Amino acid sequence: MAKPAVKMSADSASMHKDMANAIRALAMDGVEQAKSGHPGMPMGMADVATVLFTQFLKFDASAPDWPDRDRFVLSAGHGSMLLYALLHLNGYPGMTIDELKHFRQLGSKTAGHPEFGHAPGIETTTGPLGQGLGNAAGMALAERLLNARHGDGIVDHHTYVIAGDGCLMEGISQEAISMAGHLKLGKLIVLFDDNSISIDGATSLSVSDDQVKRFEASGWAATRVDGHDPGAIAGAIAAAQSSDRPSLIACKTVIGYGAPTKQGKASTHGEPLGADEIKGAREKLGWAHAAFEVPSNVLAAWRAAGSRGAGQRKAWEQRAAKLAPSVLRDPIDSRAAEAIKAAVVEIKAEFVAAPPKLATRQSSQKVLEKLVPVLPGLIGGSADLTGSNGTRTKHHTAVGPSAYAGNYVHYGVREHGMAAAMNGLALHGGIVPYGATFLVFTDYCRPSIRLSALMGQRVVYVMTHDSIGLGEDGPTHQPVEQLASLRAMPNLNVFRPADAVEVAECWELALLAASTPSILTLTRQGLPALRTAAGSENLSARGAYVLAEAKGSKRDVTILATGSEASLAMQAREQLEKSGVDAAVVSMPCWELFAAQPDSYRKAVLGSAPRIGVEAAIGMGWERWLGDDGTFIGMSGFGASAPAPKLFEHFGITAAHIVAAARRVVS
Ligand SMILES: Cc1ncc(C[n+]2csc(CCOP(=O)(O)OP(=O)(O)O)c2C)c(N)n1
Repeated sequence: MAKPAVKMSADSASMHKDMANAIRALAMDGVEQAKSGHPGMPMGMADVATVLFTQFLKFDASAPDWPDRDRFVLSAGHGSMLLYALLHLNGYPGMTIDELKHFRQLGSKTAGHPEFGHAPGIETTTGPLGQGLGNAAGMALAERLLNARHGDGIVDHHTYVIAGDGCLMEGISQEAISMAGHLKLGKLIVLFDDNSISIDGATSLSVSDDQVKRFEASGWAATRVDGHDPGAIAGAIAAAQSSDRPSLIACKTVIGYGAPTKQGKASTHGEPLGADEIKGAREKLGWAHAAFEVPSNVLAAWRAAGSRGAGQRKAWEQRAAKLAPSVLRDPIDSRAAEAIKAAVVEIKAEFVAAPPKLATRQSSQKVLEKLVPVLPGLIGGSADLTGSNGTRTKHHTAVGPSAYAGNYVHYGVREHGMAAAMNGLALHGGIVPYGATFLVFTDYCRPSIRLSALMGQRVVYVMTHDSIGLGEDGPTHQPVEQLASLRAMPNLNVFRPADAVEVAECWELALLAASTPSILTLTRQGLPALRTAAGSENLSARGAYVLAEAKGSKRDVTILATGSEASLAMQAREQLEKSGVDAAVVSMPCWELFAAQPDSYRKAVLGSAPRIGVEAAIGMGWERWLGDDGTFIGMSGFGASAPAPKLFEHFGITAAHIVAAARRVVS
């Protein structure tokens, strides 16, 4: 449906043109100087971005972390010069013209794609197409959740996204759109750079979706505008702001707008325009200024836009004065950290008093029963496996369309969308998200897990059914290579607890890791209690520890194990003992934390006796702990469909096999 255009005076139309051209020129110049980058998208979307930032976006460039600011997400992250130009022009701290001149250089704030943490105003890391849209759905959900808790005076802002054809072609976009439409996230507004060009050429080569109809089918308000008509853009954004549904504005633009011979062509997408084309563009656009030069009147107009929210921000600060600063930023402050530790000590004592034979997914649920009441910022969820994952407790109520007081999100069968949304929830501030599926389906959300790690976000992935122990559902559902592949990812803690006490300890570690995401890999099958005493010390914090020392004066063999295989190692130790072989068992719930320990600690734990590693997964990576002479007992291929005990027998992951291997290495 058409929206009424907003009329502009001749003066303001001319200033709009200059302000948009400032973005275009900086984008051309930055890419030219770097000899690489993407000028086309910033030049095409300059009008839309100018209207958004000068008339609609609620922000104060001098206070980029104001919790009630509108969020702006550049999902089409290759157009990073658009964001950097906007941050510079609006006067965000540190985004100097020099930074723009050092676009894509080592140590600059202006990386090839926007990177969270490099500069204030970069709300999320984008570049992998579609992720920003998924993050934005999470941010918009965070806004509603916090609004339900604190009211309109404290939390009331929009989330704007610029997404390109590429973002909308990615599968993740469907999950994000569908989720946002279902949840009626009316404050989410997507500005689609509808330029019909991607890298290979015209988008007609590969796609013929009617995006407006597609969004409408998922419950969005959707419209089309001329993306170079500021009045039409303003009219559409104004209408979107008052919609109770999320909004798509398909902005028809010309990629590389202003480039005399290249505009409208794929050649402007991802390479410098070249000196002649830039000269021609300056003439065509009427921009008679040198490279990186913004005339003072244009810069002043931009700076005025960047500071126009200051009054609103100050008024908000007065209203929010009574609120603890952590509530809308990092909910795990020192008080919450103490509460988590106390809850974990309490549940460990309960586990020790009545040792449970529980699957670790069930122990996890028991731990959550204690944690949820002490952590109001904790928002749980599952991708349609709630009962299997054990993620919902009696303290949870569901979040739903226009019902945001709840604390549990039914993400639906949308693992990728869930993970991207959790990044958005965490980035927004005020929320610590956890979400669940089967471990094997980390592959369905791995790109977002990678971004949690790259951005250093506290996101907890609860990944159950963590091995062939899943049983009858068979090899499609049995992870074998996932542990190794996740352990290869930097800044990700992969936990595989061995019993209920370790589960509690690992939850504590995951929640207290402020800038590292965690994966809790948990069993489907029941496991015996191994830790029969537990005090306030968190033994899992060192990543690995001696669960049972050799009974004799020295170790004959050291058995290293994680998760469900730690109990097999303990059984083997007993059997070996009877035949005079002294074995120690080392539990290794988190390799990453163990690797970070001092060498002396690692050496003491690993010992100098021959080593056997046991894990119901492929062995890649175990050589790190076992050395050249170690023995690995685990998987070497895919699993099979059968009851779990039969599978452990079939694949030779049993106490008897450990015993046999130990006898071989000590003889
Ligand atoms: C997941 C992912 N796949 C591929 C790429 C590489 N890539 C970057 S931009 C792009 C084309 C995007 O087209 P569009 O969104 O239309 O951008 P425009 O050409 O309008 O700038 C591709 C394939 C990427 N960044 N992320």
